[in-house]
Amino acid sequence: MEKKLQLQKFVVFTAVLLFSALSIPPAVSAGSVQLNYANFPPAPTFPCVQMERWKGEVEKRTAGKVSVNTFPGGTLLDAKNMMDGVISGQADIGCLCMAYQPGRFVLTNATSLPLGISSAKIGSLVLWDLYNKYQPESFKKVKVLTMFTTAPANIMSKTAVKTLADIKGLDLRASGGAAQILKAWGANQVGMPMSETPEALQKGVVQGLFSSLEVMKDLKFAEICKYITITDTVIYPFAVVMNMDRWNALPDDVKKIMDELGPEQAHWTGEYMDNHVMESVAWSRQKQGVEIIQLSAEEKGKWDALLQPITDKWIADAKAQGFAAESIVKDIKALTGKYSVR
Ligand code: 3IO
Repeated sequence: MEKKLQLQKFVVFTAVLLFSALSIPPAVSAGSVQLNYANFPPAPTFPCVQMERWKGEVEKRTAGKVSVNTFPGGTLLDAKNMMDGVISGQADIGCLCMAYQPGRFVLTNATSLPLGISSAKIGSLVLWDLYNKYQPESFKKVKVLTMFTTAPANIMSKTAVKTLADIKGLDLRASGGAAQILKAWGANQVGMPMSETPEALQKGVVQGLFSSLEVMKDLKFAEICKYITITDTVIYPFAVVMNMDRWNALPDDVKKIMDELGPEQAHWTGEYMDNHVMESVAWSRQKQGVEIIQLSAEEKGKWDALLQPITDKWIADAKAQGFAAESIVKDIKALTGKYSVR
């Protein structure tokens, strides 16, 4: 009796074990590749929206062979560690804003000179072409999956900025090329990544920021910044980079799919950004009572005049570092012209 019960128990135990072993999916399903994709700002912002779009396209086009795990909000890598974190393999893929390390991405940051890029779509196409033409040294340790830019930067502030006197000494946040422009206008420029800006605005460390206007809605800045001053000056360039060993280990068909997605993603993100800026501005006016300030022609003339030395200075500095600075600027202008005619 005792023995029979033991035998029964054994059989049940074995059956349960076998059954559970069979129902667990094998660790590696048909050629599955798992990739971790790090991003620095919160999920509703455009770098994360484009990340989810890329994930969706890759998973669809590889028919599930590749799955992408996304990490928004700096949960895997934060803004300033993005490039080195991907190089060292802490994340397989990372999205970075070049303005946060201006000295590191000299060539591609030339797109944030005041050269008249008027939309994110144009900026993204110009940046992608520029990168491919010059293949800068700064990206040699990674595989570049795509690049894109923001829409042109404008001033979002707690107080109205209508003249150079209003901006003088005002604590405004910006990074990289945009920071140089704020300085030229006399603002007290404060540098920090976008991911740190909500807290800085809340605490009163800054009185506003200089960036593309979709953040008024996505990061709810319209609740704090009741004024927008239209300057439409510079864009911020971004890159999505992948760890080189992880890239080299990918099957050829997957590499091909990702390579084809590079320019397509630049284009998609640019268009998404431009449309989303319009939505954000409409929402800010209608739901948040934000005032949009257009500089008078006379005032705008004064603002523009202050920006003239910036490109010359960049050329001199970049040349001293061995870059073909004049032809880079010439190419950006020519590409901007090419993509600006529709
Ligand atoms: C940006 C960065 C993260 C999330 C949304 C954003 N919109 C514009 C930017 C550009 C930027 O990096 C910055 O610091 O202004």
